Amino acid sequence: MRFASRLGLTVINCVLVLVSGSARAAESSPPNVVLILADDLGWTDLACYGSDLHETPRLDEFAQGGLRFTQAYAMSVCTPSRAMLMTGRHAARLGITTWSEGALNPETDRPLLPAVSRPNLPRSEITLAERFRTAGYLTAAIGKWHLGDASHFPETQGFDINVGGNHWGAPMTFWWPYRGSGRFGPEYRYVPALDLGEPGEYLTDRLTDEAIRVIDHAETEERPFFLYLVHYAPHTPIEAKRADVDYFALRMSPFRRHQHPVYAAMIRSLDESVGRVLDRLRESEMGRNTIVIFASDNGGYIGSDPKSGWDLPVTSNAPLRSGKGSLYEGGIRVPLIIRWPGKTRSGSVCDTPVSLADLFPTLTDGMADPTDPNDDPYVTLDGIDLKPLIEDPTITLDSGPLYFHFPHYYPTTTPASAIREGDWKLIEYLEDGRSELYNLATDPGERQDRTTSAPQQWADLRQKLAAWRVKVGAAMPTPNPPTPSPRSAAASQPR
Ligand SMILES: [Ca+2]
Repeated sequence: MRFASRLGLTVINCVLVLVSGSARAAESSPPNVVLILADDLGWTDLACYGSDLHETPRLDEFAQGGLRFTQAYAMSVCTPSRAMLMTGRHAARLGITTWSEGALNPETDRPLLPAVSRPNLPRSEITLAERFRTAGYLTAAIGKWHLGDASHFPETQGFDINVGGNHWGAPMTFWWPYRGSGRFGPEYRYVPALDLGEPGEYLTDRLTDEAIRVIDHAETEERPFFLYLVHYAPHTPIEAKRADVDYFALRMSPFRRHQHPVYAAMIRSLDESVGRVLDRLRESEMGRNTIVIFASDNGGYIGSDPKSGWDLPVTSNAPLRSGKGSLYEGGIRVPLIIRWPGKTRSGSVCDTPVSLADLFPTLTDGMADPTDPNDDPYVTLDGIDLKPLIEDPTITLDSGPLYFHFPHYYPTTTPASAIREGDWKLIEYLEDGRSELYNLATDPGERQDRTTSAPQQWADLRQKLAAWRVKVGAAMPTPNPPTPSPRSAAASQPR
């Protein structure tokens, strides 16, 4: 089993000491953390991960200067991944198994009623931001939040600053003033705290401006900072700058893996954003003491967005199978790149399977405050501390099994759970209990079901998956229509 890191009592709150002492020597200061999350960016969507259309020179350069993970995992949709990232606890343990809007409007016309999923991350959960704030950091969330309603916005979860985050998973539009209704039904959507803009302003650029303002502010205040820069891109609506769309439209070819010029243009803006943040860090002493992490929250979306002007699949995760929503690799495997001064080596690559849940213990190890009544140093984490792997990606880390649980419907899947241990992966479909077994070392595209040729692995993984669901209290779907209990059946008899 994964070695669950528990944060010990040996807390040396050196951060507070350093802040109050105004010491600012980069070597001895606590590192700043910039965590950049893209939305729905697929595993092969960056050039350094194999895209043959998208151009991502700044992210490629960033990967070349740090550590690139080839087998990093998220959950298959937004909210569960973000909840796991923020807490280091598995989404199923948190009771958050689908995105917030889906949790509030479950399907009623399918063979199963989806599991009940929390739309809000409970305030009692300890987040990355709470740990950093306790340690004296300035904490800022810039961009998409999607972890609950107004009483669960970033300000309630340890963030000093929230620009752009609310309960929605996507903006009405990427163009200022970023508001309106119609695309996602009649509700009027907006992106908060971005009022002062001008026509033509693009959301990815504006969030980058806001992120750089946070860095400026932290530098002025001489405070360590945790910047969670959460792009809405390249999630739908698929909208990008005209000149970039024209550029990629000229490069379309049926022989390319990636086909969508507007999506390619969105990714160009995302890449430019990362470049601007890295440039800003490079300009100052602070940058030399800043951990930068780039990741995505789930696999690439393989549906289309006709309003983009191109009725094409938004992306392809090939050679991986399927996409967002699915528990095949295309739905859950994501890019993850880390640059950690003094720890990562330039151009290194790590093939060990890791999870977004691992970032919490990796970044906050030793930061729990046992004197804080709102903190809990003994909270059960599902992630593990990746620092040994970050320092030497060739070591063997006890990093499995990894579990996935999506007891909901999506165009790419019916309700399912999955387990990966070593090279083996089993997916169990919850409508009828059937399962599929794959060896990812020889079959990363999950084409050859090995159930009959590897019965021992099949039995072992099925048993472990079932036991894990019980252990974490994973919510399950139920029959539809519900099976009447004998008492309610009797009560419904005509009298
Ligand atoms: Ca997403």
